[in-house]
Amino acid sequence: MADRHPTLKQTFADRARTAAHPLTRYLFRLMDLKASNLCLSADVTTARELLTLADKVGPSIVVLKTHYDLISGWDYNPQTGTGAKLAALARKHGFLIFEDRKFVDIGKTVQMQYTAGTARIIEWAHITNANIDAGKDMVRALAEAATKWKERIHYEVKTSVTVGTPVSDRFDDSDAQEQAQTRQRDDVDGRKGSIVSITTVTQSFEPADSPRLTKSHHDQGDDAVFPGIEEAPMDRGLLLLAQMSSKGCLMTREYTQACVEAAREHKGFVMGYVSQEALNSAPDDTFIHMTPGCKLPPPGEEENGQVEGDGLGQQYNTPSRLITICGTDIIIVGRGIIEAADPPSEAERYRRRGWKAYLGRLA
Ligand code: 6AU
Repeated sequence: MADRHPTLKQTFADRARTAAHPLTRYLFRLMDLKASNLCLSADVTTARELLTLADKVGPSIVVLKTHYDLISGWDYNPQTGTGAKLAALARKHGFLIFEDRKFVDIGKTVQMQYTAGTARIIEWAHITNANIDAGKDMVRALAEAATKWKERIHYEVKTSVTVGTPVSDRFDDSDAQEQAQTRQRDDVDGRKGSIVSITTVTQSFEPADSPRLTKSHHDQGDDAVFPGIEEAPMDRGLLLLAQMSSKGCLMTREYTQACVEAAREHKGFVMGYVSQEALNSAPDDTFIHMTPGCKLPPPGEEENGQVEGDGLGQQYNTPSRLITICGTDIIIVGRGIIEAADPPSEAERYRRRGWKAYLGRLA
C-alpha cells in the first residue's frame, strides 16, 4: 500500500472536489451524503430477486454490483427491461450500478461487448471493470467506445414508422431507410396480382436534456430521485482489476503496476481499481479503490476476528482491516449480506462498520 498518500487522510467530501473523473467526484459526494462506503454485490439468480434486493438494500449502499450473466429472466428491453428498472432504482435510492463484467479481449471485441449485443451494458451500468491481461490498448478501446456513446446519447432518437404505398418524395429523404416488400396475392377473379407495400423508418435526433437514459419510468410514474444530489452524470467509468481476493491469484506486482500506468493514461475514463489495497502513489493520483472479499464475523463476535473463506478460493477480510489498514475506499460485500436472515438490516450493519472504519482512518 502507498502508506502516506494524501488521499488516505482526505475526507470523501474533499476527494469529491479533486478526483479527476466526473463520476468519481459524484460517487464521493454520494458517499458523503449517505455516510456509506458500501457496495452490494447482488449475486442473486433471478431478475425479480435482484430488483427486490436493490429496492430494499438501496438506502444503505452507494454502489450496486451486478453479474448480469448469472441472472435468469433478465429482460433486455432497453426501455422497460431489467437494466432500465435498475437505473430507476439507482436514481430513487442514490447508488451507481457497477456491472462486474471483467472484460478481457482484444480492443475491438471488448468495444462490441460493452456497447452492443444482448445486454448493452453501457446503457445501464455507470461503471464496469476490466482485466488488462490482454494489454493496455484494450482500456483505450473501451474509453473510445464510451466517448462515442456519450456523444450519441446527447441526442434522443425519435423513430417514426409509416407503412403504405410509395410516395415519390419519400425516396428523397436521405435519413430514411426504405424497405420494400413484394407480396403476391390472389385477385378476386383468381388471377395473380402483385402488391407492393413500403415501410419507411425515419430517425431524427433531438437533444436529450436529462442525464437519464430512458423516459419509460417517468411515463409510469416511477420517477423518484434521491434527495440532496442531482442525478448521476452521463459519464461512464472503468475500474481496473488490479488485484484479486482469491487464493493463489496469479496477478503479479508487474501486472498491478501496469494497471496503475493504464489508469494514469486514461484518467478521463478510469475511475480507479478493484484491488486489495490502496494503489495511489503519485502525488496527483486521485483514484478510488473498491475491495471485494469482505465479511464481518457474526453479530456478537469479535469484530476483527478471522473470517473463513468460502472453500472455493474466496478469502475474506473485515471492513476495518480493508479500510483502515489496507486503505480501500469502498467495501464490496455479497454473501455476507445476501445470505443473512434480514439483508437490509445486515447491509446497515456493514454500512455502519465501513463508515466507522473510514472515520477511524481519518483520525
Ligand atoms: O462477497 P462475496 O464473496 O459473496 O462476493 C464477492 C463478489 C463476487 C466476485 O465476482 C467479486 O466480488 N470479486 C471481484 C470483483 C468485484 O471484480 C474481484 C475479486 O478479486 N474478488 C471478488 O470476489 O461477485
